[in-house]
Amino acid sequence: MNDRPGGRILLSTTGFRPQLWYDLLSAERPVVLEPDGDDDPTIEYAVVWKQPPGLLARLPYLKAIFSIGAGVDHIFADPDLPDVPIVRMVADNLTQHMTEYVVWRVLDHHRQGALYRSHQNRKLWREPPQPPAENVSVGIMGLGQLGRAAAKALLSLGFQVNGWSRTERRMDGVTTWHGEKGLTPFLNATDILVVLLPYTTATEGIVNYDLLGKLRRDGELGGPCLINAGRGKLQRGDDILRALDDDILKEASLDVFEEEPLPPESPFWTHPKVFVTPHAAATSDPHHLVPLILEQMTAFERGEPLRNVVNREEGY
Ligand code: NDP
Ligand code: OXD
Repeated sequence: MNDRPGGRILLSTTGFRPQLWYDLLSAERPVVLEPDGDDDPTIEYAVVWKQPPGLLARLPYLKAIFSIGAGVDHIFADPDLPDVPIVRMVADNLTQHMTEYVVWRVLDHHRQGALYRSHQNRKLWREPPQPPAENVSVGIMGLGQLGRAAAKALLSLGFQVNGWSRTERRMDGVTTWHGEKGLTPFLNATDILVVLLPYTTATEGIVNYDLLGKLRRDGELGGPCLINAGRGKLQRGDDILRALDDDILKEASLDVFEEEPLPPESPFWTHPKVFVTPHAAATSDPHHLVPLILEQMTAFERGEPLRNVVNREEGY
């Protein structure tokens, strides 16, 4: 137990039950859920998910902010952020979960899960034509920690894999494009689009009608499919619905939404071409992540640099 009076952690997790995070962190270091007053000198670290705006500005001795997820848009939503490093989660366990989600959804679209489920409902014994994976291309928007791991798994299943990123990224077996110029050729070559981008000012609303209209429409699946596990604000929900109605898009798997939880009246819940999961593609598991956070704090105090620090200018 680290008992330095100044070394307290502020844990602020809106929308997550904090108990397990609290128990695991406080087994090693003192943890509080609220600062003492308006400039608490005892708090050196914050571990957060959607912290209330202005909260971190009240901590004059704060040394680092840890996101309990891979994404950090929930931190940047605070206009009063203090100028300290922001560390995001990069963890094998999280990456593995996302890879499972992407492979699951790609295979379901590829193997026509929605069609078979509708056949089963009608007791129809029918076998539609099934293209092999090598004739289907999966395009991953965001070739970061999660995108690269998903790409590797999809390659091992035999899919053609394309990738798109902000800066140039190379990956064996993957055809890559980057930047604004690379977006249209990337989309034109893609049957199943997987969105694993961070939500930033540059990516807001990027998955819109115009973008969906550029996906390959003459592929062997009979129309392009969309999988978004990045962030809800990357997409325009109404545009996705319109693209589905206009047969520009064949099907969609959506894990994230502009408004979460998805309101009961949302047409996505009942849309026959949409598969909904509740932002559960790769949930942060404190059993795996708390040790990584604590190790980083200890290494930082030994004078080592923090890892996975986000670029404030780029917002991810
Ligand atoms: P990384 O930061 O490792 O990768 C982000 C990728 O997106 C990079 O390839 C980056 O390009 C690319 N990118 C960023 N901005 C742009 C842009 N303007 N144009 C083109 N490409 C861009 O992030 P992770 O892979 O770890 O995570 C990605 C996102 O997944 C998270 O930000 C989070 O929102 C989401 N997520 C969702 C979860 C869920 O349960 N649904 C769970 C975990 C994460 P470059 O390589 O050039 O930097
Ligand atoms: C994350 C998430 O960013 O779970 O890790 O969305």
